[in-house]
Amino acid sequence: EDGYDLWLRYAPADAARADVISRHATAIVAPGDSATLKAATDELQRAVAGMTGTKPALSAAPSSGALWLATPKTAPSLPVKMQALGPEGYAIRSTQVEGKPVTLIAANSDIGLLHGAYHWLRLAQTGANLDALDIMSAPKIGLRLLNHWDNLNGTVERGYAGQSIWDWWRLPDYKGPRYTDYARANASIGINGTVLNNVNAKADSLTAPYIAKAAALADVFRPYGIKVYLSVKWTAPMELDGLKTADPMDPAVAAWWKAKADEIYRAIPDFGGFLVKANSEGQPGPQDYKRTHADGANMLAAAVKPHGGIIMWRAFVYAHDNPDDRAKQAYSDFKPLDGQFADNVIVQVKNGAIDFQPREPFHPLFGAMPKTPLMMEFQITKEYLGQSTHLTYLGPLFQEVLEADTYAKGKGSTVAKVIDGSLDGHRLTGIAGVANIGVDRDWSGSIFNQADWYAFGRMAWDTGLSADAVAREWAAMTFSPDPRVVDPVVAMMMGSREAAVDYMTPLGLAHVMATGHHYGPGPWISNLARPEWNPVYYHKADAAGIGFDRTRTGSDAVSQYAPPLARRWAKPATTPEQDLLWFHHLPWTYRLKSGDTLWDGMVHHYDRGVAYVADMQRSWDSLRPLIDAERFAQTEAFLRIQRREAQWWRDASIAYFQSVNRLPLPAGAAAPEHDLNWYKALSFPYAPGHN
Ligand code: BDP
Repeated sequence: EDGYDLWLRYAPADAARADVISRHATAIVAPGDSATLKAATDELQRAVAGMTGTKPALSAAPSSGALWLATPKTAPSLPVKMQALGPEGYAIRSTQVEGKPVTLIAANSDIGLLHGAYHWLRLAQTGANLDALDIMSAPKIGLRLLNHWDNLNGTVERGYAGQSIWDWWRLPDYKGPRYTDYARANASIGINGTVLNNVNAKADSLTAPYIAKAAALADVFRPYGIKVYLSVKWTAPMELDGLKTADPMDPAVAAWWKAKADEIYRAIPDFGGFLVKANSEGQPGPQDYKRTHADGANMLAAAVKPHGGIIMWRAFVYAHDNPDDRAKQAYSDFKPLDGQFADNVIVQVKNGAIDFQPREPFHPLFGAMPKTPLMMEFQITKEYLGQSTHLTYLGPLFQEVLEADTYAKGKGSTVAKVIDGSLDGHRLTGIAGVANIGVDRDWSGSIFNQADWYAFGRMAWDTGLSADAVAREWAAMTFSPDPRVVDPVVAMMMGSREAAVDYMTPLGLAHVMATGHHYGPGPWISNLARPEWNPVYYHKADAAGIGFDRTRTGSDAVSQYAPPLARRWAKPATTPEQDLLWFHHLPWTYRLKSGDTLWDGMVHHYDRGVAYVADMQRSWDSLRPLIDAERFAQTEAFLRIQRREAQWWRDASIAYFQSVNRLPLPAGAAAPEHDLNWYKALSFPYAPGHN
């Protein structure tokens, strides 16, 4: 058990459970011969054989206890409201055919059947009742994508699971088995697209050899309902073909992109489209030619439009010559463009206004651009949440953001409703997660990081799922459905993200990590070229107080939110304490709801975070008899690292802030192990994930 099989382990069930599963999968009936249907029946056979020891046969007609996969093409009068299922959804129903009990999996397409098969397998793996099933499921969000920040040289930006799984060198000729397993894993959680290359893109990925490589991957993924997309570099026409400009209004530039799109679609007829990082962190873009983001996006949109492609245009922008609060800049740039984007453009917005911090309020653009489809960008790879070793389950972060109320159209205007299109009536809808996948045997850098990939897919399919429910499924499939395993594992996971917030960035602090690799604490850093790269810019601690004033007396970022929120966040007393220092600069003596001063409260948060990790260690140790040795040992070792590093975060942060405020520690709190200079002197020149 090295984790390679992810949540698709299909380990032998105990005798009673194996009997239940066998009785509900005596045979598989799946008329048709598509590659997708074959993927579904292969998976069902492999899984049932794994769990029960007996591989169910394929049979032509439903027999008693069979799994019956049917579309309106193969079974014209299905007892299901097929319209509600859409192109990707499915129904699972315990029913009878000619008096014989069967489990019907019905869908409008073979892809829907594949998703339905995976759902049934989830039920089988997690110990659910398999009788009297009556399930309908269809995704509310159309594009459910992974974004790989994979470079053509095999490195992965912000990747902590080894090199890229795309073997560009040996593609297109060699398509290793890992690509199929990647597709299976993604299909099993409903992901239907993947952007292969880094948003900091190289033009080379648009050359003929690389298009052929992408096409080879698309061929592997197609049966699993997964489309391929590419990140593009704005100046590709200049770099690849010597054009004099990349001005989107120049007809030669538009013609170049149109020809490039035609070339790609010849190789990949169902190519999804382009993802663009432009005028962001040094990347070129249309603003270099005094054009807007909309001008740029629309020019590309016209190129892919005849083929049914889309443009995902990122809103992650902030400029070095803009003195305004970085948290405000994307809104300032994009809000005025609302209504100007072509109908096959969707603007991709990070969940928060800064950058994938352990906690940020939701991005002010959500709800603020009603005429433009917006898609969510989450980061599954944990750049700021402990990278590969810390156990920090992201389900609660995803849930918190999706449930956040923008008040854009009154109460209940949640971020989920913005991105599923229901708030403003958009048909083009999407959600992306920056992948945490690499060539490590366990794919994600740790067994528990697999849960973040899993949770992203499940919550992208159904934004109403709770982080807790998803963690339960994952733990049952990954370890064992035994409640003696599931309960403590889920309990560990559910508090783990808050623990990271506590030991890294309590009470609304953000971006206090060390330079470049973002590994570990660096709240003292103040020497970087751009002000907004420095932690001191974000926490603004001085002898009197700490925090970023984003109210009217400060940057006034609060006014980018709907009035009820702007009002609530304008005053410390009505601001949730979890966001306190995000919105306010407060004296160290400010009283928290607990009665603690701000400073004492901060120290208590740090301590709570460290204590939580120690609790996780104890819980995990108690699971030793119930978990296989290899996966047990990895988590045990990683928790040891996390315990040590949580302490490091706590001690370094306290040592620094104490050097600024000169306040004593609250009673009972331990002094940092080392002095501030010791923490400042630490260096990590070869930390992973940063190129
Ligand atoms: C930041 C990362 C950087 C990415 C950038 C982005 O540190 O590596 O290129 O976001 O999203 O989080 O473009």
